[in-house]
Amino acid sequence: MPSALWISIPVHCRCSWSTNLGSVRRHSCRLREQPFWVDHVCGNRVGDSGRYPLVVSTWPFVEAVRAAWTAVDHGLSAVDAVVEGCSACEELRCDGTVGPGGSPDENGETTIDALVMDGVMMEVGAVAAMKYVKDGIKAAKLVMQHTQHTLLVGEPASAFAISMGLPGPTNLSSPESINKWTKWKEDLCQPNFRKNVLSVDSCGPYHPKDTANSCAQANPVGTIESSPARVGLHSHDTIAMAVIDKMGFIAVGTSTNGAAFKIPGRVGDGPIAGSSAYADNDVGACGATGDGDVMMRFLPCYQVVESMRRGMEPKLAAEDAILRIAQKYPDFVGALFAVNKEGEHAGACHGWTFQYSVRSMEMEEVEVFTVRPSTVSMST
Ligand code: SD4
Repeated sequence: MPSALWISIPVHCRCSWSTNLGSVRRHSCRLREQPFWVDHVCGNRVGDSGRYPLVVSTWPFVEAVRAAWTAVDHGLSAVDAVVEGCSACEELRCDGTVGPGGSPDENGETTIDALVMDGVMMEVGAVAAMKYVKDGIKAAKLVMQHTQHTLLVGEPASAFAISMGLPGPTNLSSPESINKWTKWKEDLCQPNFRKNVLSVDSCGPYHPKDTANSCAQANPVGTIESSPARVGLHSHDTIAMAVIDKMGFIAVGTSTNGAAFKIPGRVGDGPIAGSSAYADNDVGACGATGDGDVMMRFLPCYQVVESMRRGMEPKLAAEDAILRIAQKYPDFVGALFAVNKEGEHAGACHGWTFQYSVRSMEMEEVEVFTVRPSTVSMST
């Protein structure tokens, strides 16, 4: 076969194509990073609907959306554009809660949770509680593309990322994160994520309340109840991004330091597919931000995509998923965006006002949409 007739698709080719961008035909091929016969792969209707590409992200992370847009507009795949966009946020340390130097944990260390998901092959790569590598989303992509696993955690996740070529080991602390942690210590480690515990000193060590009688007696100085920490009320913690590329292929990604002052070892919703983000090329995508400890119990992004599959509009699907959580956790703080394969997008939130950013073919620039909190109606 003459080589001139082959194209090399450096990112994984999905072996599916959109004939009218409304219905995706999927082929059985699972080859990756291989040259493909162009007629077989793509058909010839790439991007001709005018609906794609499209980039959606949580919060006014405008630079991140621009970076993803530039990538996808230049023909990069949805997965690569997501990586470009989330990487931009990591480099910019968006809101001081993404990338290196952001929110510290109880020990003053900054860690990274990140995920990437390819909505065509339903492949996922993720890292959690990663300490020594600053490039969270790139590490997630390495997991997706070079392992059969879905999620690597902790120090081995860093070791894997470094072994696969990412820079490190890197100290992820910054003067800002150290200052934040020092102030928290001065405030007697309040608020924090402990519950039902007693502590001889408000910063621990902590003991379960039920069995703490002996501890309390051992230290009559007293015990201090922890005040509960709330994720993200004053900071925006997670970038969750969805991209539909010129082929109509959908990918999502996330990157975050997780909750500030989390208990070391805590993994939030950021690297959990279906919770912080989800994509299915047949349907659309979703991205989330907020109290991951609660949200990951509901897999809200999976819920959104499944609701859209059954015909719900993005707005209703997002509100439904948010309110399902709020019915069980009335104080819950969180938000979602939903985008269907037609490029229609919407957001829903609870406990705070949410903003999400979009760049589409119709827009000259990134636009930021504001969403007011939904409330659980009395009848539900
Ligand atoms: C987490 N969902 O780790 C993240 C934090 C966040 O807005 O998005 N806050 O729980």
